[in-house]
Amino acid sequence: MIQMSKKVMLICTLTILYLFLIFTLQGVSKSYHKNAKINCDIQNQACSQTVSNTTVTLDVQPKPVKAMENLTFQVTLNSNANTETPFIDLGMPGMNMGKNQVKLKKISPNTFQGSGVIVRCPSGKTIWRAIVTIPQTGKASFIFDVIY
Ligand SMILES: [Cu+2]
Repeated sequence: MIQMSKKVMLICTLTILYLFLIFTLQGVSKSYHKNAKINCDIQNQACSQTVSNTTVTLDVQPKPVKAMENLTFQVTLNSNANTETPFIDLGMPGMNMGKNQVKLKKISPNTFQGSGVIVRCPSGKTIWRAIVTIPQTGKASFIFDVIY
């Protein structure tokens, strides 16, 4: 009898632990999605962010910004861009989409341009992230919606 109730208790404990784990993971996933909130209305305008006193502006053309199309990425810095050339890493928040780097070229003292392609995610999700790295300054992370 005592053996039996120990087993029951063990099962109960494991069930509670299991439920606890599921709720915790759901919480993590929810807060993750909060972090992956869109912060850039790329379909309608260029987006700006400040990284250690430098304003980084990203624009993608043509609009609407679609997957599987040749896109022009433009990065503009507000201050003396006496930096090495910035570059962009494209990816999806919380998903490994492989390396997809856009190399930029200087087209004027503070403006850099390059072309790249955003692929279509098999999951159907349309939220993408462009991390703009400005060497010696920092990174800006733009999260936006792409049209499939
Ligand atoms: Cu994906």
